[in-house]
Amino acid sequence: MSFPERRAARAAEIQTCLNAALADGGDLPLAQAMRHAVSGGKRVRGFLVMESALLHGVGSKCSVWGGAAIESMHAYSLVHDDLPCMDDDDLRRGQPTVHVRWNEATAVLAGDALQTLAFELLARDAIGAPHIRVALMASLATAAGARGMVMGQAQDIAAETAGEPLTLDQITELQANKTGALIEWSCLAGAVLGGADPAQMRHYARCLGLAFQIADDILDIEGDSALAGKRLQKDAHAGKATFVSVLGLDAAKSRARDLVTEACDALSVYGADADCLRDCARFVISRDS
Ligand code: GRG
Repeated sequence: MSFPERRAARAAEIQTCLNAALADGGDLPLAQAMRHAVSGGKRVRGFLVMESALLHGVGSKCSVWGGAAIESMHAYSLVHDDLPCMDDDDLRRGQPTVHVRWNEATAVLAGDALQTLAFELLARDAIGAPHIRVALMASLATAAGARGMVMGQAQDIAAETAGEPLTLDQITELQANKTGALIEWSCLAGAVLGGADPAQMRHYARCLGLAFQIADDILDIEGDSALAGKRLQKDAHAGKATFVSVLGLDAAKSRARDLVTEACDALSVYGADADCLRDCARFVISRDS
């Protein structure tokens, strides 16, 4: 199976799982908004969970719950990130954002409920033994919370009001929290599911997370809004310090390529079994959305 076919297959498995989890609630605005928020997207994080699980001998019947959990957590972060008090976006995945389609209160509540749904999914028996489920829940809480993604968002907001533009080291730290923490959790989750040492995946995960964000900054400058499904060039208009504004476009591209090479090399212990994760790293810097 080619990488695009494999990613589509994983995305379909994850969507089936999320559809089942969100089948209750009927036509209530909250339920509709949650289903809207988990639709579409590249499913990179869910793909990483399922493929890193397979690399550690764990099949999709089990890992799909982890893939659905991280996509639910990610969807919450996007719904809240799009709110007027955050990034104030009206377009996401080619669709109106949740607060535009419904209203702000519904968007806040849908985000809250998607966040708790992530933990509910990780509690399912199908995931594995209780100690594995607890390890996944605890590590996701850390990755998503005030020492991870939410911290990154807070650092980003603080930077907007600070007089000085951020340095490269500060941008790297902020993005490791804001974007990197969930990507790292996704890569390590497969090892946890397989009862292996998650440290083996950490270097790949960190290089991938950073490459992902550099690619996002490049896309913000060079991308096509119709293909990306979201408004672009927002950071440049806001005068925000990004990898591109600090490094320049060419150096940013070169750094992203180097990080992908480093990520691929970091999987050498797994040999050709990890080729699918190497393809994913290459995809992350070549995507148009
Ligand atoms: C708690 C009110 C409140 C807000 C928190 C958690 C949060 C807001 C923001 C998190 C940070 C965030 C949304 C980072 C964005 C990272 C990013 C590049 C998202 C886009 O990911 P893709 O490209 O999207 O994988 P798709 O649509 O493909 O899933």
